[in-house]
Amino acid sequence: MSDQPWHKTVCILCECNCGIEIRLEDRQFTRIRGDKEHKASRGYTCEKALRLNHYQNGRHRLTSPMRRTADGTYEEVDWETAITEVAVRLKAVQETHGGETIFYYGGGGQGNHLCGVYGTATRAAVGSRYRSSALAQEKTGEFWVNAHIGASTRGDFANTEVAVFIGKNPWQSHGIPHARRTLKEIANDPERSMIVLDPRRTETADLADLHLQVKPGTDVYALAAMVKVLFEEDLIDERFVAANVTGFDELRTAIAEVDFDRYATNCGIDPQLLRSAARRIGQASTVAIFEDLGVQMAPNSTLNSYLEKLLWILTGNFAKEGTMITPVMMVPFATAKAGSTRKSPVVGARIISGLVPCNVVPEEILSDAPGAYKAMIIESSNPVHSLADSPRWREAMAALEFSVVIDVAMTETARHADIVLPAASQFEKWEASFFNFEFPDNVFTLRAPLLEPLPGTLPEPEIHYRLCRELGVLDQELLERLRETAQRNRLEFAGEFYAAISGDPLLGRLAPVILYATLGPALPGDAAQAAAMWGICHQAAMRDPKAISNSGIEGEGPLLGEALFDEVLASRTGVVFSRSEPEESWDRVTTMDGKLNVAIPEMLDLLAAVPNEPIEFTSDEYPLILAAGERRSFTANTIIRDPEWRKRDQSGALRISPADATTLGIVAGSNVRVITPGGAVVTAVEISDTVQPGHITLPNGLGVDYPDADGEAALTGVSTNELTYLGHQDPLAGTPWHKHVPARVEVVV
Ligand SMILES: Nc1nc2c(c(=O)[nH]1)N[C@H]1C(S)=C(S)[C@@H](COP(=O)(O)OP(=O)(O)OC[C@H]3O[C@@H](n4cnc5c(=O)[nH]c(N)nc54)[C@H](O)[C@@H]3O)O[C@H]1N2
Ligand SMILES: Nc1nc2c(c(=O)[nH]1)N[C@H]1C(S)=C(S)[C@@H](COP(=O)(O)OP(=O)(O)OC[C@H]3O[C@@H](n4cnc5c(=O)[nH]c(N)nc54)[C@H](O)[C@@H]3O)O[C@H]1N2
Ligand code: SF4
Ligand SMILES: [Mo]
Repeated sequence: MSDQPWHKTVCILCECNCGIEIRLEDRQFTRIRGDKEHKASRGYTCEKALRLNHYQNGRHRLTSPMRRTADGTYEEVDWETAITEVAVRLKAVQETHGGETIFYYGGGGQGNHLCGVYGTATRAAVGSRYRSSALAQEKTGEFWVNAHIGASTRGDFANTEVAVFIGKNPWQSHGIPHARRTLKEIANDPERSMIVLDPRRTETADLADLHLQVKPGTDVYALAAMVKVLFEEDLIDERFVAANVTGFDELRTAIAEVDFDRYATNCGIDPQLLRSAARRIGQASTVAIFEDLGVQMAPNSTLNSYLEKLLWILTGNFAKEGTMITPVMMVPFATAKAGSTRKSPVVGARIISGLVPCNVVPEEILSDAPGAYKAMIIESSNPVHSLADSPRWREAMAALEFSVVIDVAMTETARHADIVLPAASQFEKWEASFFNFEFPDNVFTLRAPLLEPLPGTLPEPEIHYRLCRELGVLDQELLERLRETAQRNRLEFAGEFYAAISGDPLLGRLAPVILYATLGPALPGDAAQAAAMWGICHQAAMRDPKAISNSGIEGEGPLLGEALFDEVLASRTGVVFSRSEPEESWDRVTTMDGKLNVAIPEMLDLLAAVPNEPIEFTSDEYPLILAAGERRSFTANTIIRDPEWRKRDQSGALRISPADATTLGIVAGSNVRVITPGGAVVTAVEISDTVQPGHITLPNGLGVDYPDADGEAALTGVSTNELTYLGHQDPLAGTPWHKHVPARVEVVV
């Protein structure tokens, strides 16, 4: 046993993608440990990574393409039949309704973003124009604000004096390097402080110096009141603002209207505590802030993002060590354009970062209006389960003329698709994640397969290549020529490849599969599936030559891209691909004048419209607020379906305060029914004094079925989106308010 080799890869369960090492016996992961040699995580993991065998070898794995039959059951079909049928039916939709009615959803989860890159080829092949992903139900409001402010930032928590977490529980959800270690370091250092804005006394809040236990959904009052204190108490960094900020006078006028006392009352936080938090931020030498789902999936979400940014901009906490930094990305996927006027085709919802708001997608399928989506390609995501209003999603899936799902499992979404294509797992192919947010040194990890694909499955590059070939968009003569050149010389290949695709937008979008089929076979180590990275490395080298050179990668022009690709291809422990000092964040500010813009008209209008009293979403019928989708120790979206994976809290109990439990007659071990305007579910319950009276919480990612030993699908826990509903969303970005669902609870007798 002990002489078994350790295989290097990364954990795929959250955006940190910690480096891990795995020991194999046959196809089983017998041991997993943190990889000390990984350039970013350096051996750190949380408890979840150690049980990844449940992902790799669970009974959920599909081993054959599946086709829906007339009675709604599925039959196994061979790959050739499946690929032909997908191509024929997508083509039929394209010819009848136009390719723009073919909607693409997904493109990757927490650890696999190459599949989405190859997916662009299939989208191009069928003329698809509209797409979305999970980002459009969490981050697009923030992306929109970033675009208007002019900076997309991450906090330097390792070096900051004051760490602020707004609707973010990094102890469980991570999202910052070595999260638990970093949190403990801050907590143990008397010179440093942690401020947490969260209605629940989370694990992170327990470590905080100041826990602002906000009344759910009223953050806008807390945040605006803190900004007000910065003005009132001369805590603005005047020099920074004068030199680097535009729109300050307009903002000052707007903030003058904020009534601190009233706002403090509205958010339920002790005014003195709220004031001390603002002072601590205003007086610190450095501040880093992380806002996440607690505000991004709650009322005033986009406005909250704007107010959060004001806290660090007004105090000059940008582009310095310990503050907010703009990392150099391998793929800058999160950028939105300030001037974009793109709208979704039916309801005219704002498209941000190229993504249609998730909440409007079912409506745009179920509409009779011209432009309604008629087909869907869904890849590595589970929208019927993960987006608001699962019942409406099931209706929408049923209304589509055709849908195909590419996944490792027969998911809640796959069960409504016409064809399901089984993907090789993330440990059976070359993969990578673009969640690279480190600085000053940023790290990118390309993973090599540890195992052959499970028989019957295919990696996505091969799936998309076959689809494109079947759709007739690949010029085989061109491919043959490029393939030959690639075998001879990569630089020559580069010249020929770019000459072929330049001036031909379709070929440009097919590039990933063209690279797979031409450069791919010439790559050492059977790395054909990594071929798209070659193009990505060249683009990165053209975009950020300085930061890439500073990381020690040598070469000029195309040679820099080549050298970067070689490094990426060779390393299993991550490559430091860019180095950029904090001050150089200024180089990446996107406003015309290079300053941070704080006067965004839409935000100032929304701020002026904030009502004097918070809007109550509760009523006699629904007296509680449900946070639908809390990150816990053993949740990871729906990446792992086997409930045995969870060491604790296997069925994901509803958390309720002791006071509410008493009122409702709930005792430990009760089952309760949770009822919302969207639906009802029955769940186990945990009485917890971490939850405020009036507030209840359910974990995310549960309520997925998993075959029992006899192969019968069995459900564990509840799926929160049986309870959420469309229309309950941010007016600007369309992001759902999952953390703020009116609800009532009844004991099940
Ligand atoms: N263990 C685990 N980690 C994960 C994931 C996972 O599934 N499991 N998923 C990953 C993904 S995809 C994401 S996007 C991140 C999300 O990471 P987080 O945003 O940190 O996760 P959540 O627990 O959903 O929400 C954060 C906090 O918001 C609080 N909250 C609820 N309502 C309100 C409110 O009205 N105001 C404020 N201020 N706070 C509120 C909750 O109490 C909770 O502590 O986690 C990632 N990491
Ligand atoms: N009510 C409520 N809903 C939420 C949230 C919430 O807090 N509350 N959180 C939301 C958030 S922030 C997010 S990010 C979303 C996440 O929701 P989704 O974006 O739908 O992502 P996952 O649940 O991670 O689903 C990933 C899918 O990829 C599949 N998969 C795994 N490996 C591979 C592979 O190699 N190839 C392919 N093709 N497929 C693979 C898995 O089987 C799974 O079906 O959920 C959201 N939904
Ligand atoms: S779940 Fe996230 S923090 Fe935990 S080991 Fe995996 S990547 Fe690292
Ligand atoms: Mo997410």
